[in-house]
Formats: sequence, C-alpha cells, structure tokens
Amino acid sequence: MTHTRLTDTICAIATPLGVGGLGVVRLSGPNALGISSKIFSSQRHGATSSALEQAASHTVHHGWMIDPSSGEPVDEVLLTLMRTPHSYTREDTVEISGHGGPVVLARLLELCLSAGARLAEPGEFTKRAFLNGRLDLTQAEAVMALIHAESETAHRLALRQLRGEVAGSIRTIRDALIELLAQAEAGLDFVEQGLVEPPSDQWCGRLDAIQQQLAALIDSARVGELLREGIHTVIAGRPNVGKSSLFNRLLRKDRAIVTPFPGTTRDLLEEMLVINNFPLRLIDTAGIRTTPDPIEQEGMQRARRSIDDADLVLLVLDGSQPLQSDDRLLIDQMMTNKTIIIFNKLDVCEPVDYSTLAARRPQVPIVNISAVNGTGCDQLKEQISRLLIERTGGMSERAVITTSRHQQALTAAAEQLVRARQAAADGLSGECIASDLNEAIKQLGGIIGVEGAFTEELLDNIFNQFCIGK
Ligand SMILES: Nc1nc2c(ncn2[C@@H]2O[C@H](COP(=O)(O)OP(=O)(O)OP(=O)(O)O)[C@@H](O)[C@H]2O)c(=O)[nH]1
Ligand SMILES: [Mg+2]
Repeated sequence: MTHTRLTDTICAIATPLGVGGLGVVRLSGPNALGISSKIFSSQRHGATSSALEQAASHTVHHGWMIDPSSGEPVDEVLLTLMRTPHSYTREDTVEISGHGGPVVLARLLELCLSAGARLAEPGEFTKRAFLNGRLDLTQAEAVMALIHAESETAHRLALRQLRGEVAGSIRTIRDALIELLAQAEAGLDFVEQGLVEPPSDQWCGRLDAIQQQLAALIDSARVGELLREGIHTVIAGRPNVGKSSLFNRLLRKDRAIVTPFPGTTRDLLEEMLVINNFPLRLIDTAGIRTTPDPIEQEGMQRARRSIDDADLVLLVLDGSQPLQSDDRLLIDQMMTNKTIIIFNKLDVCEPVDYSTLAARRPQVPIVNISAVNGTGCDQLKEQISRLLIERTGGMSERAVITTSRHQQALTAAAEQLVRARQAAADGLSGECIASDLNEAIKQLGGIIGVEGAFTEELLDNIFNQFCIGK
C-alpha cells in the first residue's frame, strides 16, 4: 500500500468469509453512489436507475443487485447509504447487506468491481478515516485492537483508546513542548539582539514537569502489558502445603493432581483466571525442598525461575504445623512487595497468629485460608485485587499505553528531553534546547499521526495488519 489515492472508490467484503445470516460488501469513495446505482434495482427506483444518487444520507433501500451485462438478479439486498462526511471514512459510503454465503458475496463484490470500484487493500477504509481526519493514528490502531480483543480487559483498553484517551494525553504533553519550543526560539532572537536569555533553572523546572508526565505514560505501558498478557502469578511453597489445592480452588476445577504425598507436582501448570477484572496467569509449581530426586530438582528450578519472573507470588504455608526451616527460608526470600503470605489448612487448625511475621514486614499481606473448604478465599482475592490496584495505579483515570510503537516513541521522546534538560542545566543556548525539543515533538506527533510526523511506510506498517474490508 504505497500510493494513497483517495480519488478511487474502493470496495471489499466486510464480513468474515463463510456462511452467515448476512454478508456485507462495503463501498467507499467519490463514486460509491454512482457505482451502486448501476447495479441496484428497486421497485421504487426502477431497474438500475440513477434515483439512488439523489437519495438522502443515512437511508436504507430494499431491492435487487443486478448483473448489468445479463440483466440477471444476483441477490436480494438492503443497501445503506451514508454521504460524505457522515460516514466511517468520511467519504460517500454504501453498505450492501446481502445473504451471507461465500458465492453470493463473491458475486456481489465482482459486480462492484466491474461497475468501476477498486478492491480495497487491508485496512484501507480505516486508513481513509485517518487521512480524512476522522480518526488519529492511535484511534485507528484501537479499531484493530478492538476487533482482535480476546479478553474483557483488552476490549476495555481498546475502547478507551478509541475514545481518544491516549491521544489526549500525548497531545497535552506535545502542546506543552511546543510552547516551550516557541520560547526557546524566541530566546534565539534574544541572543541575536544581544539580550540575556531566560535563566536556566526556569527551563529545568518546566522540562522536569513535562518529563514526569511522559514518565507516567511510559510506566503505564508496563501496566498495559500486564493487563493484556495477564499478571504472572505464581503459587509457591514447600511440598504438601496445599499449593495445587489452592490452584484448583481458585480456578474452580480439578486441574492439578492433589495427593497426600509430598512432591506431587513436578512441572509448572498454567491457567488463566480473572479476579476483579484483572487477568491472571496463575501458575502452580513444584514444592521447594532439598531432595536427591533429579526430576523434582528440575521441577524446583523451574519453580524458582517462575518466582523470579513473577509479578505476584502467593506463598503458601501449612498453618496446621509449626513453620519448618524450608518455610523460613522461603519467607526470608519472598518478603517483597509482590508477595502475599497464605496460611492454609484453616479447616484443621486455629487461625495462625501471624503478628510477629506481620511486624517484620507490615506491607506484606497475610491471610488464613482453607483450600479444601474455601474459607478465607474471598479475603485472599480481595488482597490480590488490592495489591494489583496499587500496582497498576487503579488504571481508571490515567491513559494506558498498550502498543509497543507508542512505547518506543515515548521512550525516544523522553531521551530527547533528558538531553534538552542537560543542555538547559549546562546553560547552553536556546538553539541546543530547541533542536532536542523539536525531535521530541516529532516523536510524539508520530504517535498520533500529526501531519508531517508520519511516513507512508509507517502507515503501511500499521494498516497492513488490518483485515481487508476494515
Ligand atoms: N485439611 C486440609 N488439607 C489440605 C488443604 N489443602 C491441601 N490439603 C491436603 O494436603 C495434601 C497436599 O495437597 P496438595 O495440594 O497436593 O499440596 P502441594 O503443595 O501442591 O504439594 P506438592 O505438589 O507435593 O508440592 C493433600 O492431601 C491435600 O488434600 C486444606 O486446606 N485443608
Ligand atoms: Mg502440587
């Protein structure tokens, strides 16, 4: 997709190939109405008349699609007409809703092509929506994310991006930089006129404030990744404490083997689980202890690696027994802000008094549960969700970056700002600052697709990932 020819009228099948109740062929471009009128016939408008071209925007017309070369009907359809600029692409658009069979749709598409339309390239409808100013690039990318969303969270984040949340945050930062650039350039005139430049600490202060906003946005990419890919949550502990029982309890199914024999779980088991809208990749691991068994040793190594990579660790202890040396070792290693300590087997013992442990690290949540009868599991879920809310900053009021393209451009912009900040601190001239600012502004402009800040290659990269018909 190298040429952008908005003068063409494009068409494509917009519904998935296969058999369905309905199938839609979509036309967009200056001649969408003219082309449709050549191949559409209705009782009201008469056989293939140009009356359709006079019809009002946002009207639906019932009739038949006719092959003009033979006069033969191809399908009975409803034709929806949207006039520029009130359509997805902002161009004249016609959607032909026919019967959803592969042959019918192929014939309808052929009719449009032979009447003068060109087959659309992948994502070309959305590309036109972007080029005609209806969507910015982040919104166009959100359309694709929405179509491909496989979880509720991915769907929610895509919708927020589609509504312009990401673009809005980036615009705010970019506008602040543009204002600063204007002053840096005014400073240049200053120097030319032999006047003194504004003091450098003023520059530093303002650059720091902008850098902070940028850093928050970059941080949100980590949150975005967590939410898209699932929070890596590892159930760890010594053998036989009830890790697999908890795994099964949280998943509400008998996924892992549970036996009274220590060393039952040998390999990692992974399942998806949603707690309070947070997607978790829940992992059951082999119990950690000293053992001569090479299979168990390999399992423990895998468990350790998984714990190191984890975003969240559920450290399970057996509340019905005194703590053992293996437990103490694990507690010492895992008293971090990504751990929740769980005393299990509450059904056969009194709740464990964990005040000494809690006093050592008050920020580590501790709960008593029974994996067998479910007591305390609601509190555990609450603790998990509280920890994740803390970790993700609630993600309710801040924009969340979910695209690596955005993340890269933001990081590049941040690097430019570090340089600008250094130049300002060193008392260098406005010229040095201005060139760094300019580069940062360009990077941010590329994210939303501001004129002059994107290349045809970038557009190709984005829109080629779309399906045809979108
Ligand atoms: N009474 C009681 N027994 C439990 C509870 N949770 C687990 N058990 C028992 O403890 C034993 C070990 O449970 P598992 O879930 O296999 O323990 P694990 O930590 O996965 O053990 P490994 O895979 O060997 O590391 C089984 O006999 C379970 O029935 C609980 O909450 N209460
Ligand atoms: Mg197990």
